[in-house]
Amino acid sequence: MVGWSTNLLFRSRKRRRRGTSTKQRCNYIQQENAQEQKEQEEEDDDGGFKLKTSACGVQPLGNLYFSSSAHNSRNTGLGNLQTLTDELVLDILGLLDATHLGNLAAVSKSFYVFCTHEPLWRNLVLEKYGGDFLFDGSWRYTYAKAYKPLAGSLNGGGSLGLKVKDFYSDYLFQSWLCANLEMRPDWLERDNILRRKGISVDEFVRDFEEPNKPVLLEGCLDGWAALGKWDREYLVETCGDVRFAVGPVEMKIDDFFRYSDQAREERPLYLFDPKFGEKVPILDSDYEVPVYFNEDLFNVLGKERPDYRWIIIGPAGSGSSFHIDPNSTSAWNAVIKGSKKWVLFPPDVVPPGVHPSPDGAEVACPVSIIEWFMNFYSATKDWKKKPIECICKAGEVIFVPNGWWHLVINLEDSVAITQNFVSRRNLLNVLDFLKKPNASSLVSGTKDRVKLYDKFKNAIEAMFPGTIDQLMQKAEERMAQHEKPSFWDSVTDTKAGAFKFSF
Ligand SMILES: O=C(O)CCC(=O)C(=O)O
Repeated sequence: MVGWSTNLLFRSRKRRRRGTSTKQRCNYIQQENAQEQKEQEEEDDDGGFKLKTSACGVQPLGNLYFSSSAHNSRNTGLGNLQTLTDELVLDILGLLDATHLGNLAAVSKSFYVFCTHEPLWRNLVLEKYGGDFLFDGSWRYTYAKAYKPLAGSLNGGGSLGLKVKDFYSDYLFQSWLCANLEMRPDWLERDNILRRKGISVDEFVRDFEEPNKPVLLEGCLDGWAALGKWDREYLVETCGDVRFAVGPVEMKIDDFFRYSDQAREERPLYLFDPKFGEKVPILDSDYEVPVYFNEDLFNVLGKERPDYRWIIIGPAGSGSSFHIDPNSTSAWNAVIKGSKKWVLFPPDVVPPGVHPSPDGAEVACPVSIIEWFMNFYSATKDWKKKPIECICKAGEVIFVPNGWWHLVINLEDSVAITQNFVSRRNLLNVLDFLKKPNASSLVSGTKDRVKLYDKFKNAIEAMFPGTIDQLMQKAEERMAQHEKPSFWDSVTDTKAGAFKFSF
């Protein structure tokens, strides 16, 4: 690849998370852009990165050193603000309302680029309209269309409009690149998860749940009505005007699909709703828990149990960045439509580029999943023990053992169901987790974060008397036998942490 891609010198960006003239002049610039776009597409086609759309005007900073003019319009156009980092400029612009942002965009090329940064407009749309918006190609245009007085002053069709020259910024370039890059084939190649079809529950417990190892289970969704039924048409018809949790807002499923059709962003919105079964009971009856995961001890808490199941719908490129599942639970994730790329690291191996806070309450990781692949994936290439990876397709289920770090990216528009559960194999871990001194900042999915430990332990003792003692005794016996787990195979809270339980 030639052009900008040979000079990718940008820094990685981190985000902290808790668990985005006149009409005539525009036409002239668009014609000019069309020619540059054609040239750029020709350049982009020689291997390496593959882009979903054509290039924008912003270039990585490294390209400045190869430019004849050595002029960066990023700086000249920002005036005294040029000394601020790109992140800081965007943070400040994030305090402005749409009118001020729109006006400031007319001040200089540089302000134009910053003020039209799509995540700023995404925030404005979500703040002003919640989930009541009809996405129209870009967030800026969506805002303008919904807010009629501004609509005439913006370029239509979802186009981002002007393209600037001599603008160099790693931050903005990488943001654009991550929104437009397709997953590279070599990021999808590794497939080293164990797969099983038709194993018994005992085999599952012995080979995977006890040793806390991931497995991909084939054929165990064969009886699910959802597999045949849950296409877009069915979901739209069945869910009608019901609103589902999508990031910070709630959206009708039809509006969400409209957004998904057009989304080109670093972190596309993701429909992730824990109450889908109550909201649309027919969805609940279209699937059943695979036999391997029937024991779920959080059931003893009845309605007071933390959130535990979610319908997940998202466009290609959406997904979940690195995290460990809540409350030290294990999980299963069943793909109904589409496919998902998984990367998993065992509990004592923090993935490269991921920085949990010492108490585990916060995780700093790259802004987007694509950014992780671009900047950190190759770090695992030479590791003796590789992360566990796979592509999980429709009809398949992955078991995610407790404590494992995982990242997921949808390779196609996808629909899935996931449930988190507590079985006897991870009961002690969950109790241990709920009892931590900082439980109020760690426990999630419930309002009652502090008392959950007592409630759960008492309910288990009432319903299954002696179980906790038996499990603790078993764990102590194991420790006494000096069962020394090997580095990788034993990276289970269950074994490694067995000696520290005291309830
Ligand atoms: O995006 C996905 O399907 C993965 C969800 C996930 O990792 C989770 O629910 O913990």
